[in-house]
Amino acid sequence: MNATNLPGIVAPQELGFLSTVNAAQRADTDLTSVLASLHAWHAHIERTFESLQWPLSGFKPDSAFVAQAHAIGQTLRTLSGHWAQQRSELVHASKLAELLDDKVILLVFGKFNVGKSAFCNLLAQRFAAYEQPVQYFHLENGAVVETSDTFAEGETETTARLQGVCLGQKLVLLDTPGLHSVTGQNAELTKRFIESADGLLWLSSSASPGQTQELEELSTELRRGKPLLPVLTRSDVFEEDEVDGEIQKLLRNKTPENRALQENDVCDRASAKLEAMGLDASILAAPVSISTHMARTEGLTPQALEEAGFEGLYAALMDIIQPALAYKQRKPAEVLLHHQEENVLGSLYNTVLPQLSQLHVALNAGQQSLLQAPDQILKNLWRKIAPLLPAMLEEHASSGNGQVLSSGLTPIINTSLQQVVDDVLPDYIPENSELQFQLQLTEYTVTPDYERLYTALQHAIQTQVGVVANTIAEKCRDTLCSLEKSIADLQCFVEDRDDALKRIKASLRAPLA
Ligand SMILES: Nc1nc2c(ncn2[C@@H]2O[C@H](COP(=O)(O)OP(=O)(O)O)[C@@H](O)[C@H]2O)c(=O)[nH]1
Ligand SMILES: [Mg+2]
Repeated sequence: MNATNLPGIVAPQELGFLSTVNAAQRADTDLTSVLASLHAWHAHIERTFESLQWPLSGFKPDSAFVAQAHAIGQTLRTLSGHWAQQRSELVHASKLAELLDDKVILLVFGKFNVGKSAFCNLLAQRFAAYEQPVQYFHLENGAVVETSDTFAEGETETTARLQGVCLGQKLVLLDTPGLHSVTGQNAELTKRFIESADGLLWLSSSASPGQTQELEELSTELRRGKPLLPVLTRSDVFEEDEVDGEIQKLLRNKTPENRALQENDVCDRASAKLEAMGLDASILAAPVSISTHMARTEGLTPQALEEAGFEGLYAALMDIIQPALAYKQRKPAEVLLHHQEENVLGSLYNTVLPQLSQLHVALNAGQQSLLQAPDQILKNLWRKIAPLLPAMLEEHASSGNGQVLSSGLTPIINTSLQQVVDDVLPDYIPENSELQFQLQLTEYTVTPDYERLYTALQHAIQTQVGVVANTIAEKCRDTLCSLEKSIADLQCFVEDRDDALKRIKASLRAPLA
C-alpha cells in the first residue's frame, strides 16, 4: 500500500494503522454459555418474584403493613413488565449492530469546537490518500443518508446531528456532539448508533484538556468496558516570529515536553475519574496529543504528521483496535448484561430496596409499640370493667357463690377484651383462643368482705388478663418477625443477584484482562 501523494515515502505508523484496520476481524468466540447464564440470572429473579408469598395471615387486611407489602408486590409486577419492554427494545440496537457487524466503530466524542470534525476529515483525507474508500453519512429524519460532503468545520450552529464516515473496509468514525444535546426525531437512532460503538475517542482541546466531568456523559458506554482513548486536540500554540523584519504570530506544534506533561496529567485525572465512577480503569489508553491544523499547514507530509502527533495517534489507535474488536465480539452479551445491570438490578436498588427498608422501619416501629400494648390493654380493660363491678358484687353478695361471680364476669371481660385488643392492636388478627378468656377465682378470692373482695377481684383480673395480653402481644411480635424475615430474605436476594451478575460479568470480560 502506498500513499499516492507521496510515492515511496510513508509515515510507518500510518501505514501500519491502515493495514491493521483493513485486516481487522473479530474472533468468533462462542457466547452461548455466557448468554445462557445471563438469561438464567434473570429467570431466577422472575421465578422468585412470581412465587413470592408474604406471611400476612396475622394481619388485618386493612392494616398499613399489608398495604405496604402489597405495594411492594405490585412494584415487582410492574418492574417485570418494564424489563420485558426494555429488553424488546434491545433488539433494535442489535439489528443496527448487525448492519455494521464487520466494522470497528469508534465514537468521536467531545465538546463543541474541540476539533472533532476536523479530526475526522483529516483521517478521511489520509485514507483517500491511500486510495481507500471513504463514505460520509449523516442521520436525517431517522434514516442514514450517504453524502459526498465532508464534515463542516468551525460551525457556529450547534444543531445536534450525528454524522459519520466509513474509512477503508473496516472502520467507522461517528462524529457526535455532546450526547445531552441529542433531541428530536434522530434521538433514538443516534442513541443506538452511539450504543453500537466499539471504542471511544474522547477529544478535548489542549487549551483546557481532559475536563473529566465530560466522561459522565459517556458513563453508559464506559460501563460496558469499551476502550477509551483520550485525544488532546489543537495541540498548538502561537509563537512570535520575525518575518521580513516584522514580528508575526505563527502557530506551532506544542513541544513534545509540553505534550507529555498534558498527556500525563489527563491520564492521571481520567483514571481517577473512572475509579470514582466505579469503573475499571484498565479501559483507559494513554492519551495522545495532535494538531490537525499543523499537520495540514505543513502539507501532510510524513514529517508533518509525525510532528503534529499523528504517528503517536495511529499507534494508539492500533492499540485500541484489539480491545474494540474484543468488545465488538462480546457485544450481544454486553448489551444484555448492561440491561440487567442498569434496568433490572438498577430498579431493584432504586425502587424495591427503598420500599423494603420503608416497610422494615414501619415493622420496627410496630415492635416498639407492642412493648406498651399489654399495659395499654390492661388499663383500657379495667376502665371498662371497673364501673360494672359494684353491681356484680351486689349480686354476688346475695348469692355468695364464687362460681356465679366468675361465670357472670367472664363473658363481660371477654367482650370488653375483644374491643380493647381491637383498639390497641388495630393491625392484627389475634387468634380466637387467645380471646377465650376464663376468669379463675380461688376460695380465698371469694370472700364476703366487700372491700377485700373488690381488691382481690381487681388483682385476679389484672394478673390473669395481663397474662393473656402478653400472649397476644407475643403473637403479634411473631407476625411482625415473619414479615421482617421475608423482607430480609428479599434484601439478601438482591445482593445475591448482584454478586451473581458480577461473576457473569467477570467471566465475560476475562479474556480482555
Ligand atoms: N489551532 C487549531 N485549530 C483547530 C484544530 N482543529 C480544529 N481547529 C479549529 O477549531 C474549530 C472547531 O473545529 P471543528 O472540527 O468544527 O470542531 P467540532 O465542533 O468539535 O467538530 C475550527 O475553527 C477549526 O478550524 C487544530 O488542530 N488546531
Ligand atoms: Mg463538528
